[in-house]
Amino acid sequence: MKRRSFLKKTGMSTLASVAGVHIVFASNIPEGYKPLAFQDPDPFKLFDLDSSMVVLNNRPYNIEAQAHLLDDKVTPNDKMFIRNNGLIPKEINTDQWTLTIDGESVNAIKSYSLTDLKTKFKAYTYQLTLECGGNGRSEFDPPAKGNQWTIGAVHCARWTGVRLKDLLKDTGIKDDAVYIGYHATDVHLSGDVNKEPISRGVPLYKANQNETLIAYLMNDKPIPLAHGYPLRLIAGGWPASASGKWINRISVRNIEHDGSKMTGTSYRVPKYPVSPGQEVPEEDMKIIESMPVKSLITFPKSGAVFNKTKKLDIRGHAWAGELEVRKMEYSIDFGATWQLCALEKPVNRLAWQHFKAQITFPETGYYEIWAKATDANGEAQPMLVPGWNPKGYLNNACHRIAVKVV
Ligand SMILES: Nc1nc2c(c(=O)[nH]1)N[C@H]1C(S)=C(S)[C@@H](COP(=O)(O)O)O[C@H]1N2
Ligand SMILES: [Mo]
Repeated sequence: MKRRSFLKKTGMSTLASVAGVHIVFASNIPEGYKPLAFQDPDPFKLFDLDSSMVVLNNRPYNIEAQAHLLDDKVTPNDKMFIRNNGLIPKEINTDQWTLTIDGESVNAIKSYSLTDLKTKFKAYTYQLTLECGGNGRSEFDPPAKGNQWTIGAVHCARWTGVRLKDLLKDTGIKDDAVYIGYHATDVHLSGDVNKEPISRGVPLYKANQNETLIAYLMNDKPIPLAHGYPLRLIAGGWPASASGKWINRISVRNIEHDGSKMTGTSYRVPKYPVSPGQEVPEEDMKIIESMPVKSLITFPKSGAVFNKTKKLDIRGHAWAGELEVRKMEYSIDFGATWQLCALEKPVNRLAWQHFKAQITFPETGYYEIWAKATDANGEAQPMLVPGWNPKGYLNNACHRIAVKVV
């Protein structure tokens, strides 16, 4: 009797029975009220995600992959991590969408419709590695605040669009231009429309690289909403925060861009080595540019058990920001000795490179396979978590998986 009156009162019968939860004080719930837990739509359905993706946060949505999910040479949409600083824009009118190029250092402000971009400029396609600056943050000690990414905040999809340098040339920029900053239509978590969740950018030399795109296709289809539909800046090899989603404006600046999360300690690391937990004054922090060398073993999945009579084929990807990866090695004895992997060239600059190796184990038992990449400058991945920093960026420690040989 009591229960029936509750159902009548709130009209929540379906929700309550679907979720199968008991709500204490349910009879106090006002009509039309939805408990918080039911307000967020299921991110797996919303974003069409592989069921093994890991949701770190629902508001804003932050979702990462696992190493074995990243086995494809080109990352498919359902296995791409999603990182949001604010709320995904709700209404997008592609007919009305424009990209405006403005700022102190343009000759005159100019706007382009999506049709302009698609018809008046040559299209380029590149496969580009985007890794969140905070990928690997969960391993820092003392811990750093923010999303506790493990290793899955990296993807390498195919992006198609216009070269930013072609647009800047078409607009006409002044000699004093040094930086570009993006502006987008996502909404600040506070709901305040005057605040931008994030507005970052890159120095002019990076904006003018061939591979820096204003993209409208991802993996040969319109960019999915979560990844920046309808227009996205792509600056491969740099922290993915430089690659603005849902962009409608690029400002050409005569100073280092000072938008949201460009200043203070965001996406910055100390200019000198600091001790774990040390406080670092803001003026001693520098902007992260090219990402460090890193790699992932994507096959087999950690925990694999296999027969000793079989050799084990391992494979994965390696990347090094602006640089190429020159050498890839693996170890099965905790780093005491290293063997070379076969390493492919990138399909284009700033794309990750594939490696493989065939391992013969000396006897049955438990093994760890460690992977180590070395970049074109001779810098290798550290075996343990490198330089602690207040915000937990740039953890490029060697990836390791466990296997059992029986
Ligand atoms: N407009 C906008 N662009 C953005 C962000 C954002 O919150 N808003 N997040 C940035 C960060 S921090 C990362 S790591 C990447 C994530 O890209 P993805 O969600 O397509 O994987 O987008 C970047 N571009
Ligand atoms: Mo990020």
